[in-house]
Amino acid sequence: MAVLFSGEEFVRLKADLVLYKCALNNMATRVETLVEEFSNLHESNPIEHVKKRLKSPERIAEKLHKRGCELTAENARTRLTDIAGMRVICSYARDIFSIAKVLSNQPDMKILKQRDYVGTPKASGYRSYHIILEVPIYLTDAVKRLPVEVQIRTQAMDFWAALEHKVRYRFNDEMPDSIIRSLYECSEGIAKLDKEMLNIQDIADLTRQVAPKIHH
Ligand code: 0O2
Repeated sequence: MAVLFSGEEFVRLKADLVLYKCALNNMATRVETLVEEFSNLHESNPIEHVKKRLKSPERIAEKLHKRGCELTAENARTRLTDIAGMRVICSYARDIFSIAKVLSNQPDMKILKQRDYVGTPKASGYRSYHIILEVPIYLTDAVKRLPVEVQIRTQAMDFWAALEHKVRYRFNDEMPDSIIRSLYECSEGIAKLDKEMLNIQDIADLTRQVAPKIHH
């Protein structure tokens, strides 16, 4: 059965969601700025694409309910840090860390939490770098600081996460052992692939530095 906020709490939550949306847009602008810089002022852009999403009231209610919290806007604000979420998909695994560093070094951002599931993947095989950053938003009479969860991973890791999420949902969180094992093996394969692709890229870069480009 669906869990829902009461009328009054729903109105409060909707007002808060406006602020989360502003924080998310603020973060998106920062990432777009990096993309512009990398694409136009540097040799290459490591960011393939960006996705952003605001958690719906239904999903917020579900998550609070799952954690045994009362469905209030205040609990959503104080207990959840992923109401505003962004995914930054990059070309190579090493780019993940440089992007996380560049974002978290911005002087008006505060790091609330970091999880390195690239260095230490989850038991499922999930790989991604999570960083929760507090972003300031400037209102008419106040500055609000809101958390935005940024998940940074390669295209291959993203492909894996999307499939695993879909399969998990299909099996209602009770996946057969054989599928759990296959997904884990795929995740290992993906890590190997990411590494090999990076090696090829490094060799290509090195070759470009020492030899002029061949024109046919
Ligand atoms: P949704 O709908 O994806 O947003 P938190 O839930 O963030 O408060 P925790 O335990 O620190 O608490 O979260 P964690 O482990 O950093 O994971 C947060 C998000 O990462 C999840 O959000 C997923 O999006 C993703 N994630 C984590 N583990 C896995 C995994 O094994 N497989 C896949 N496909 N994704 C994963 P939610 O809350 O599940 O919801």
